[in-house]
Amino acid sequence: PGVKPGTAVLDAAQAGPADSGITVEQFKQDYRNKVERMYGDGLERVSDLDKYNALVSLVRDYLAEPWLNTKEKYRRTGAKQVYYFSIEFLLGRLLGSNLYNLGLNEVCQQALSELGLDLRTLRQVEEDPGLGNGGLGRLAACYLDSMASLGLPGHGMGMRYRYGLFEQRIVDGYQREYADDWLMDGFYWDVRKPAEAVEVRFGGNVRIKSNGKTQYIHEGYETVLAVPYDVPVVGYRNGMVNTLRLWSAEARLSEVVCAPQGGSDCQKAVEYSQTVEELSNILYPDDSTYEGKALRLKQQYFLVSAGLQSIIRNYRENNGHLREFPHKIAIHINDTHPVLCIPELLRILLDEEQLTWEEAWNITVQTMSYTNHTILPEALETWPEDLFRTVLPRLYLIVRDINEYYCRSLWEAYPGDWDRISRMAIISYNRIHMAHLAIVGCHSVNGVAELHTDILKNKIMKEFCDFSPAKFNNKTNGVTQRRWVSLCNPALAQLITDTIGPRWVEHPQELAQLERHSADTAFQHHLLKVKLQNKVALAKYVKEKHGITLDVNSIFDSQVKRIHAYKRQTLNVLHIMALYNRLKENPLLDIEPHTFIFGGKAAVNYHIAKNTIKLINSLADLVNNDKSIRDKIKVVFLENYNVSLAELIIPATDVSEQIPTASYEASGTGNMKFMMNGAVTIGTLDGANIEIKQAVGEDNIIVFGLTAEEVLAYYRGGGYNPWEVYQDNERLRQVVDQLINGFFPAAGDLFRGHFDSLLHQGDHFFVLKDFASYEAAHQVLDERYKDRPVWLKMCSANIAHSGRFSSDRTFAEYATDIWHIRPDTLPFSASEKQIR
Ligand code: 475
Repeated sequence: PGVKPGTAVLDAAQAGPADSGITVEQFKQDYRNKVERMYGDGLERVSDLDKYNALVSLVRDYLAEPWLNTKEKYRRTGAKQVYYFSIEFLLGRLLGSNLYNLGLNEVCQQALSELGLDLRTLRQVEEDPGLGNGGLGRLAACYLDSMASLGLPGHGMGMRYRYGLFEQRIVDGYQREYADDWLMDGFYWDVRKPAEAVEVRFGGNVRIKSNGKTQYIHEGYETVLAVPYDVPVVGYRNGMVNTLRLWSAEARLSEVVCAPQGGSDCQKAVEYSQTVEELSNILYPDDSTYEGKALRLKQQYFLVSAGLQSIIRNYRENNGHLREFPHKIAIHINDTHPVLCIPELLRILLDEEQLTWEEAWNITVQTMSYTNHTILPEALETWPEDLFRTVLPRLYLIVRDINEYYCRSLWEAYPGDWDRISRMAIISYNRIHMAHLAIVGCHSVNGVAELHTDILKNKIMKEFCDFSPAKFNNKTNGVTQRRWVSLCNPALAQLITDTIGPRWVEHPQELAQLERHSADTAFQHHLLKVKLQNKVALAKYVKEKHGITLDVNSIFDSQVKRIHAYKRQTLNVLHIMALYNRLKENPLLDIEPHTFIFGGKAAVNYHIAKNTIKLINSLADLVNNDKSIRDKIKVVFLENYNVSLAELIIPATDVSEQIPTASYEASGTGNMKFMMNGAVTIGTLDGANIEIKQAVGEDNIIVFGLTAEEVLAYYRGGGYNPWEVYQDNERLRQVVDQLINGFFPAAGDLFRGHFDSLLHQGDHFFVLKDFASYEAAHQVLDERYKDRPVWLKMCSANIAHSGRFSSDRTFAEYATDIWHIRPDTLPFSASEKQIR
């Protein structure tokens, strides 16, 4: 009764854990059999790693059928497929999320517990695959979850790096980097597909043959074999499994003959295989040297060429002429790293399909779309023309043609305006501008929060926007509530479900119903209990790992993200120093006890950021060992911040520090995860913080500092004078001086760089300028916290209004506005869950 047409698939899936049809008994039996078959030994005698591997293998068996059915269904219905190309996917551990999305979590938990095992322990055996640096890579992973859960035929294309982002260890307060050997014990989620390997060509030269029609013949190139590994991406209880295809570089040694008379050729062959495999060895190799740059460019082409070849091969098996390509395929480019998709698709259409330039160009533009994730100038990629020509000679010619074709249209629009044309060209001053190529070759260009998109349209990409305004649009980021609430904070998820029912997991907008309960004493009481429980769990981890005892009744105030000058960990540090000074002056000072939590990695050669880590740890040493302040404040730097650690810190946090210099943080996504878990944001009006403020209302967020407009106005006027601020604010002067005056006993001149950047180099990130308002904001925060019912109401409001920061919402927008996917063509979800 009441079932709407077409909802059958979903409703059956919503029936609960039983929808997998697997009972606890069955699970136990399957699991025992699996262990015995894999290890030839009984469950009682194998290691935790073996138990974990067997469990993964079993879950993979369970998802094999839906995976196969999904592919079959796509073939049958001919649904338009989206491919999300990204050089990074920061997946996090998969066992928990796959069990959860399959609807097998409870069954598995129960079965294991009856076998005397603990699912949580086995989940922790899993390596956290660090195939990304930060925000951009984690966003890509959230999107995979949302695409599958929304019933969208959307897949990932990425790299299977042999070593992920380095493992960070703190030695004597300093960051030390260790190789992340995540594949050492094997990775059981992916399936190697050697039969679907493709060849990618580098170097050589292009011979132009002209008999009537010009032909481009690529010769003398080197071949690298690209082997795909497919990772299943499970949708939330909808029977759908998409694919993340990760590419690995291999050499075909069987083709190299080992000389019978000696080992030297074999030696060469092995050396050769090493240089080939270097391509997919490490994430984001050092690009400060020429060799490093060439490697990164090769990596990008490797992903693009392998990915496109496999898409086209698959397309050909199921479709007709490539003219229909844009109706069947959408390719999304995650920042400029995969932008070579544009010339590579053109190459295939021109050289292999013999289409005309106009046809090939139209198909390409209609297929491609691009997201920009940062306006930091150092992240806007350009390549030296000669490097590009050497590594990718055929693509170079194509990019030159695109540039010419495009500059001609610029010339028609702006006759005689050479300056503008050279600013907008793809190739200028012997460099190839990847963002320009992306804008020209895509039908859609989007920013990741309203402010960020405005800055792109009115500043960074203004001339491009004037030329083709219809391309530009905003898609505010989102995060998946399934990983970032259900999985990492099961107690909160339960409270929400008990209060408003379970639909929020698929319809996050329904979290708004919590608003009605936000002042309810019983609800508040539970919320407090959940938070405390999570703080106890984090405190336990900190005690075990770092030997530091945390006061779980203190305010947990967290800033976890990459260490970067614009993110202003330094501002946080200066504020803590000032608070410490006040406590030293007046030990009876009435402040709420605070635990300041930091985490994050600094790029290997980013010296000042690495020193910021040392600064935080020096402060922690000082504060945590000072008996006179009676544990009123604690500072901890948690080593090796990654997805798994975030899952522990975020649910335990009361205060979310989102304090970048306004205009720099394109969006931020940590801010969204914290709010979903009921933390209150202290933040600048930057990126998505602005939209968070709109969503929760100004009473439920604490904002401070210069606005983006003010920051940009200062830059236009040549900056500001930090000395004035320094002279006028005694408390600030004291902490700035303490960076270099022996306050940190063993530091010597270590923090002189910080001191100089604040005072002698113009304080580019407005740390001193925003200090007073940051301090005042913290005072407001403490007052609110003292009034617990008021505080808990703020926390609830944050959870209640976090629905619009779900990646489900974001992806529904991408699907309709950018990929033009019609909801009625979706093979899976035909319910109200569908895209609106
Ligand atoms: C923004 N990474 C966040 C997030 O949109 C935003 C750059 C060059 C090479 C490798 N990685 C990068 C980024 O630019 C990045 O992570 N940007 C971040 O993207 C998702 O929320 O504000 O800084």
